[in-house]
Amino acid sequence: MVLIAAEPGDLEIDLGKTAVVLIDMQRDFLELGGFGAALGNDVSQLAACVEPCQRLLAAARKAGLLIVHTREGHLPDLSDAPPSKVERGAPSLRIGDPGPMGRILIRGEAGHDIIPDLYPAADEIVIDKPGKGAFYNTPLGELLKDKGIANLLVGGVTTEVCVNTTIREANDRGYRCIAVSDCCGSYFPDFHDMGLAMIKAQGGIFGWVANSGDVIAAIQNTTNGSTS
Ligand code: C5J
Repeated sequence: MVLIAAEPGDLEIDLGKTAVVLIDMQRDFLELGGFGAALGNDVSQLAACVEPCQRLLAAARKAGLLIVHTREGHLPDLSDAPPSKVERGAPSLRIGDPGPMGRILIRGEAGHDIIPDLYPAADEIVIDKPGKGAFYNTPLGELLKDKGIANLLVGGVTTEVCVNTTIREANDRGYRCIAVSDCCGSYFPDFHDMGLAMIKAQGGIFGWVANSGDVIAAIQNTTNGSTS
């Protein structure tokens, strides 16, 4: 068991029942020419969360935690993409359109892949998800149940969309979720702050928030043999 300094209160968790979940750290969201940029967003806003995610991944790998990466995207024939999603708004490129990194948000295309700095190791799980939440229409729930996971350390992009949706889904399924604040990023700093504030409000209405320094310190204490 380790105690993680978190808000709205410290949380004691069994690291043997804990997974790191990194949400949608894909070129389509973080790089120019992808889905995020096509929506008119300033993708440079997401860069700050990459290095904390690298440190969290390194600590989790060393401690042998289960690591899950997710990717938002769709089948090439768009059969899993609701028209209400494809037709929405006025992006410069829509889902499925050809862009500089291949077809926007389509599985198998370069833009759909995870950024090189956070590339999954061969033994890590990659979940392809058609929606904003990582549980909807994916095998994630069964997989976590099979592995006996009870707690999730969640980072990724964007804080208020896919990170928030996934934590809400996980909370309803009984997982204790800690959003790792500096491992999350948004195109909108205010939405990032509010996305985290909503999670921990009202006594932790659907989770906890902690920074990567405190989470990594807890993981490393265990790796070094201490359980405090
Ligand atoms: C969005 C995501 N923002 N991964 N996806 O459309 O948050």
